[in-house]
Amino acid sequence: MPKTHTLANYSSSPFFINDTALICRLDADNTYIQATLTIVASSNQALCLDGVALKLLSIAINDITLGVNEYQLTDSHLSIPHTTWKRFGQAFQLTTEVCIHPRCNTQLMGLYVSDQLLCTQCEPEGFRRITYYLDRPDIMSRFRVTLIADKTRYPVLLTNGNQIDTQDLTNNKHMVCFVDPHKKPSYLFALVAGALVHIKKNLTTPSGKQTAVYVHAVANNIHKLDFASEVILRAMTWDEHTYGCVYDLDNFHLVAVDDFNSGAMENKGLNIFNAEALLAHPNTTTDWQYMRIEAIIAHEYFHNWSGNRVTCRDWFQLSLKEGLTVFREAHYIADTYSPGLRRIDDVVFLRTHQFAEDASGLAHPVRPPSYQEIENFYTATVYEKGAEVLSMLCHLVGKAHFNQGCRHYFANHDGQAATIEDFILSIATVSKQSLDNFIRWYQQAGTPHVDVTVEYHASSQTLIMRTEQSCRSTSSSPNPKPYLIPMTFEVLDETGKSQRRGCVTIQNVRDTFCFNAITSRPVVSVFNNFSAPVTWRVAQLIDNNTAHSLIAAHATDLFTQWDSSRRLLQTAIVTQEVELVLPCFTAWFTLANANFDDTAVLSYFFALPSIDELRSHYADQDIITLCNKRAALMEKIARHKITDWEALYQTNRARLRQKTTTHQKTCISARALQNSALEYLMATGSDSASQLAYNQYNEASNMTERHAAIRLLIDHNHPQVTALLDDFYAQFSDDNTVITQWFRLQASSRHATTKTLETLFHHSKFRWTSPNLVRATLGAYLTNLEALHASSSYPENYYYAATKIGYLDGINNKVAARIATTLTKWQGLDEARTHAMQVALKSILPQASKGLTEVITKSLST
Ligand code: HT7
Ligand code: ZN
Repeated sequence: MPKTHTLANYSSSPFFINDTALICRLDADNTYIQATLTIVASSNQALCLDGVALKLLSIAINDITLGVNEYQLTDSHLSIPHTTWKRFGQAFQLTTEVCIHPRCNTQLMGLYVSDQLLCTQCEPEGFRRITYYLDRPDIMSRFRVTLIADKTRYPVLLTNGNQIDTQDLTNNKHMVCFVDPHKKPSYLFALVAGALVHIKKNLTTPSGKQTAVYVHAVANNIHKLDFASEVILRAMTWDEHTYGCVYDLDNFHLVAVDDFNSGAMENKGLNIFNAEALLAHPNTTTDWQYMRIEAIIAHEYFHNWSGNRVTCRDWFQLSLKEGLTVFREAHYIADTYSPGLRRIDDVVFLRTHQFAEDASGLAHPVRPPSYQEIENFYTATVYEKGAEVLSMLCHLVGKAHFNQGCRHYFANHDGQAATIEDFILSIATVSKQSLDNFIRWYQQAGTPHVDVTVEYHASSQTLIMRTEQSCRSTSSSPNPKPYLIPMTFEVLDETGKSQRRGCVTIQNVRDTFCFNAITSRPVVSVFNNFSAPVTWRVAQLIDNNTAHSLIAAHATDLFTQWDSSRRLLQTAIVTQEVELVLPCFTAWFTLANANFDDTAVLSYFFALPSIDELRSHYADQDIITLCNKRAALMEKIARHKITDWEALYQTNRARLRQKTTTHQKTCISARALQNSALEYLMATGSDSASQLAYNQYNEASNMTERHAAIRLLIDHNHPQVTALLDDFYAQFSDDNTVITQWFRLQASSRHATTKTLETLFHHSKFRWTSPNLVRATLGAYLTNLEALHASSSYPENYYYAATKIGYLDGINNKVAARIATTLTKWQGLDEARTHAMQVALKSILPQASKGLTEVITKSLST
């Protein structure tokens, strides 16, 4: 039975490591790590260090070698009994030397090889694959690290902190030595070695501190570093202005590597990025990817305070750093780009991924009470719901108090490993509000639902809103208690005029709110700007569709306009009543043609609800029928508004032709609208639309236009598809990130089959050891609902995908477990598909790793 870790059993460590000195003799095949740990004991227990896949070469305390009977080794621990260490007193130096094999490390945890580079990933439990250690976040130590390597193969050597020494050695070797002045947990340790090029910029922070900021990549990506270098300076300046967070080292390094289990990692002073999350150039990067890159760079930097200077006491508190950093990242993107765009993006993501997780057997609270494999808890719940919970806190205490509360938290817990209670207490102290029940948001799983009924008394001009909250019981929260829920609202009259706006706090299962001086019959919108991560239904005094149309046209809040139009679009898809939504489109065309200052957001209005979104609302409908209905409504809208779509396409194309620079807000908006129009025009199936897409592909000078055109041509089965894909491949064959896109385009086509995947897996550029390629193929196919759930082949599709997950598990079980979660989302699917998915997952269970087993068994348990 795998060990279950529980929050309730947390106890502080009986040992501390005040100083950590590492000497790393680097080599792709055999790396030798000598670690000298200054240990202080506070009890008389055995010293039990974590260590995985290490070959112990020597062990000594205070330079006295231990005999083989004086310690015990297992495949996950090195234990030194009290009887051994007691003769050295309560403080001693333990020195170990181990050998590790980076080239064989396909888990990409610890030290591994990516292309020709050596690099690390230590969060959450990778450091134990580098040396024996107390590998837990509440052990914070001062690190001094010496790196030694061959000068030709590894000319650049980087680790955390400030460089204090560098020397050439014999045998073409060189060494550098770094000291990190800030105590840190082992998960923030990093090193990178290899032939890197960089661009460097000097930053004088608003407080006058000088820092040299380097962005590194391998030589053929030198032209893709400018954007990251611009963004990091913007983010550093913003964080100091907005949260008073000042950078605290002489240097800051950002490095791009090809093979990486996730997007990026906030290692102290040495952030490591998946190349997809750092490198950018208009010819290879879409506008959407640019925004994602900016968000990730900012996110990792913001961890310097929310995560590094103040870290987590244990991994149950993961959302303390991740939820807070996603919140800060969203705040930054809203300030830098557009608040509306980011808000809609966040809500779409939350509803698609987090609500689905909350509805599945993998549901867990933002602070999980237990885990077997912590890597399975880097989830949408911990990250995105965690950020939404903080947004609510911000609503409840007000922006100014929230910001002061964050500053109070950073100042009071600097250098500490903190808990979620510490954060809430900081906000409560500053705002002088009691937030007692707020902690339930961290303790209970499931998405709460709020029913709102509206009552109006014309004689007294009184509006009464009654709310009733409910939440399904889950295995971790069988009897959920009521939540504290901030509910923003707007009261319109029946002409769309705003009569009242405000925010009330729901506290009980049932609450009643009365409003006076409401002069005419109200239409109410609630959860404006998505003030809480809940679902809701309002029983209006007028017909629902009329209410949604009114709100979509007149709500003050942009998010609410968008959200009401979503509800109309969902209904229109299911009923096929195009007339329901045509007035919305007319209004949006008018905005698109006016000089509206945030036109990119209009493309979000034009986009039809995704299949994921539809299936969460219409669980009783067959998924493929929903796909067909969605396509049919798109065609209807396209035909009804054909001249508007043509005009929108041509106007924006003409606008773009006049521009010389590409990455400007106005160009981004024009491309977004041009591509929305092209999608609708293609839905008519006309030859002229295909020709437009074909020309757009051939004439494109940037990836946003090229990618949109080829994606549509593939989905519409254009006769030249093979030639187009060959052309795309030939143009970018030496660019790994674009070739990953080439794989993804094919696996996410609505025509993709298991045969398509098989061909991709046999392509000469495909590697199972590359998480990006695996996500672009197997991962993309598993989220390609129309292809995956195809009526004629779904049992084979699920079985095929499950078998591949099983195969991947033997290479990289972290990525396998993550990808497997997509095959556990059967909520909203019919019985036959649900059964077939479960059978497929069960088939790989006997051979599954610990992490994959946890995902499969938990998902099957409901
Ligand atoms: N804090 C980082 C988490 C992370 C990670 C977790 C599991 C496996 C691999 C990983 N790489 C990075 C990234 C972040 O959220 O900022
Ligand atoms: Zn993070």
